[in-house]
Amino acid sequence: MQCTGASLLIELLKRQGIGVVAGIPGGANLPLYDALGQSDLRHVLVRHEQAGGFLAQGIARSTGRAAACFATSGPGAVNLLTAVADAKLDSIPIVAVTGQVPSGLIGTDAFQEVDTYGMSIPATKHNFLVRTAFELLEIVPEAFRIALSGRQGPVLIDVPKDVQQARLEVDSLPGPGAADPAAEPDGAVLASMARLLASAQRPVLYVGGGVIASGAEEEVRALSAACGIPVVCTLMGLGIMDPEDPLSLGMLGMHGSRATNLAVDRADLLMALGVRFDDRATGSIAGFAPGARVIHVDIDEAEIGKIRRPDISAACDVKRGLRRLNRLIARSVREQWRAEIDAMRREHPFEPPGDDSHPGALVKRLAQLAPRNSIVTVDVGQHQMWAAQWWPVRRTRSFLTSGGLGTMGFSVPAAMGAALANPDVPTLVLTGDGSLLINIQELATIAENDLDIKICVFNNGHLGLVRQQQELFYGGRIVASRFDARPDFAAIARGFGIPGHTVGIPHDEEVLARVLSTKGPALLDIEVPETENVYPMVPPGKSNVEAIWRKS
Ligand SMILES: Cc1ncc(C[n+]2csc(CCOP(=O)(O)OP(=O)(O)O)c2C)c(N)n1
Repeated sequence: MQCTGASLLIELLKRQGIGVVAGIPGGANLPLYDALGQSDLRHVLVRHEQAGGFLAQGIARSTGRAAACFATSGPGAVNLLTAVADAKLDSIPIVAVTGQVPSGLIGTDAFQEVDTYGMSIPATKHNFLVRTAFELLEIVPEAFRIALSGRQGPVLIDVPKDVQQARLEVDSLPGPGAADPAAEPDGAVLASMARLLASAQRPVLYVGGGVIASGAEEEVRALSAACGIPVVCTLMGLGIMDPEDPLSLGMLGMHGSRATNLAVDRADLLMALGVRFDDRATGSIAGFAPGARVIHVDIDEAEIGKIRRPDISAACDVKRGLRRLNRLIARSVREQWRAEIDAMRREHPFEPPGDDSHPGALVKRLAQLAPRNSIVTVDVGQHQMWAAQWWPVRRTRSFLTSGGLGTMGFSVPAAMGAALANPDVPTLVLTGDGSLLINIQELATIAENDLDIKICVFNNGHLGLVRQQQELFYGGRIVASRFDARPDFAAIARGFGIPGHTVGIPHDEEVLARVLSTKGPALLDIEVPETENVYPMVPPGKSNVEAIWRKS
């Protein structure tokens, strides 16, 4: 077949099952866009490259499949990098394709030249600078294989313009790149895990994003039920357990409930599955599960012992490991431990304090009003933590959040990806008035594509989580975290062609219900109290049980 590098690349993406690509064209990737225009691949024109990266993430996070995005050289590539770095920290499989200046100009400070390859090394799992069009036959499937294998992550392919334009004759196309077979656990190690589990009096399962990546939710629930083990999850692990399950203790860590963090504190065995002992989850590591022996199962060997040395570990696929472990375990009810946990929960109930205007109560109300199968994306800040605390995440891949990098601006473009990949599922955005402004230009993309996304702005007139830290840890000196100009978000939404509504305190139930049950995009600018704080909160450097529980 006669083709150009550009048309070959498009064909190879299609063979990978890519149905939608997001991006922005420019001089260095115009051949690619020309080829795309002659194909049936759907393109979504975002209004900022970062949003293209987050859109791809929204597809990948909500479906578990790899997704792709495009950017031109120089500013386009640099704009994209935040979303790529975000995917790296949360192990999300995306493939970013950037245009580069022609090969002969590389290194000359050519117009719109940056060293995308060099800049993306620390932000990607792997990256490529393509030298000939023929190399694409190998590089594209390889990029997807790497993105999907083992611990997943982003891969970047930088393609000089002359490589896109090169004409070539291709005899046959390679098969799509796929994940390598997952690593198998060692039988003897599993047997000793089962023995340790059987002898534990107060075991706790500590589960995170790796469980979701490996699809091991059922195995975790089965282990918990068979052995009467309570489960705590990280922000990335929300949805692994049904929140109604009596053994589900919810999110641990910096903003976890007192009972949840106390259970970990009291544990004599911590079974860590698909987690990396992130500091937001552990607090001061010296004070984390101080009396517990540790079992650690994770696909990434580099995570084993990185923060906490385990007593027994397996660097393997969590699903495979648990499937086999579940056949070896002794069933148990652990009545005494259950009773202790129940007592802790009774003593420290976890409900939003105060009246219905509390943002936690608002989250609960929105969850009741939104369709049960909604996908929720959240931004970064107080509203993110209130959502993590109070939104009932009933299934994995339905609560999308920037966990590791904590990138404000994530929620709206991630919702676009989720909505495109799940057209029959309503998508809800919970964002802050600060975070919304970071990618507000994407309202144009939502309107253009008529995406069924409801944006709920928790408007407190502040960079709330920053204000909270200044109040609690910087002597109450509020610096650069209060907005003196308060935009009219409802009017702005209407300016973009999206229905917009302002909802004051007390929140008008009728408006919320009507907007959430009407198909199509809409924005709700919802007033929340200006100086409400997220509690509990573990002060920097303290252990989880030293959390501040409420305003003193
Ligand atoms: C891109 C980016 N810049 C800065 C920060 C630091 N930061 C974390 S939370 C936060 C405030 C977020 O404010 P808003 O979106 O209004 O949410 P709120 O905390 O008020 O709910 C800031 C500035 C960040 N996480 N991401």
